[in-house]
Amino acid sequence: MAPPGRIVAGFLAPHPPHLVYAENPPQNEAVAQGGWEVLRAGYAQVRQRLAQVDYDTLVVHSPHWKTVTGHHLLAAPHFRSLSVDPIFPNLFRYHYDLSVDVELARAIAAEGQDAGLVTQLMENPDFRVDYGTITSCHLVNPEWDKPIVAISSNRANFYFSNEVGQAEMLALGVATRRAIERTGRRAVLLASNSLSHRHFTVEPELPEDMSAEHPYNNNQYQWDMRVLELMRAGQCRQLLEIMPDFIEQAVSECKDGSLTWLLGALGVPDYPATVHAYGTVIGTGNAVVQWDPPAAATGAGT
Ligand code: 2X7
Ligand code: FE2
Repeated sequence: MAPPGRIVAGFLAPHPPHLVYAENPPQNEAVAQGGWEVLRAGYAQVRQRLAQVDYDTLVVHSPHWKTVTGHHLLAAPHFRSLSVDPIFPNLFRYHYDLSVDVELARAIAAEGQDAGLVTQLMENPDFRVDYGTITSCHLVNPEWDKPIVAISSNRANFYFSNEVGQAEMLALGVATRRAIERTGRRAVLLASNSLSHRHFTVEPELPEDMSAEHPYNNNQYQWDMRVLELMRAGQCRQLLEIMPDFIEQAVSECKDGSLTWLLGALGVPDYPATVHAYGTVIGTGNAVVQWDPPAAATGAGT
């Protein structure tokens, strides 16, 4: 019998398209002189770590696939097109060609439904994949040699409240973990959101001019540091307690639910995370963070 599946690692893996732009991969049309080196070094460390890990699938939850009714999942075997960031078309015009772990996507949708969530499969191969999914997956695995499962960001935080949204995302995380276990996958999870999210409204003439890059303000920065401290200390239950305030006071992209989904899937970690990097992008706070769940731990806290 195949061994039961498990989450082999979970990452906070933010998606500013600037980070792909700065790497100059062949898939992106725009050309950069570099920039945002600290965050990119953090991602390089992640790639090195993952080169030592045996895994089947990347499962990503992205703030930029926004769905009003339920949680949607890519569920056609292949998606290929051009993704253009609507805010930064000068930086991100990315030709993607990706495959999907359809069996796992279906299993997550089914587990979600069993838990009382509304889920929906996106089976149209011409659907345009969002830039958050593409950026996070590219930075972790630029070879695209693993299938992905991409999950949309349901609007419960926006239409109801942060507390309702948080309950919804934790339940989606548990459903994701159950599906991974049931299908025997060794999965790596990516929560694609930034932390503090106030951003400058004017771009420097040269977007990668690092003399213009800094936190939007000290309040935003201090919030991010507090959140990272809790992650490092293994205090994710406490992090969930302050999450609604963090979302409101730092205008955090955590409002889109990706990090909460990840914490739910990991059983709300009480073990320390590794912070690979922190840096700002157009003033927003971004951290690359890794959780290595002990083999038996993912069911613990939920
Ligand atoms: O989507 C984003 C983001 N979350 C942060 C910074 C810059 C651009 O795009
Ligand atoms: Fe974003």
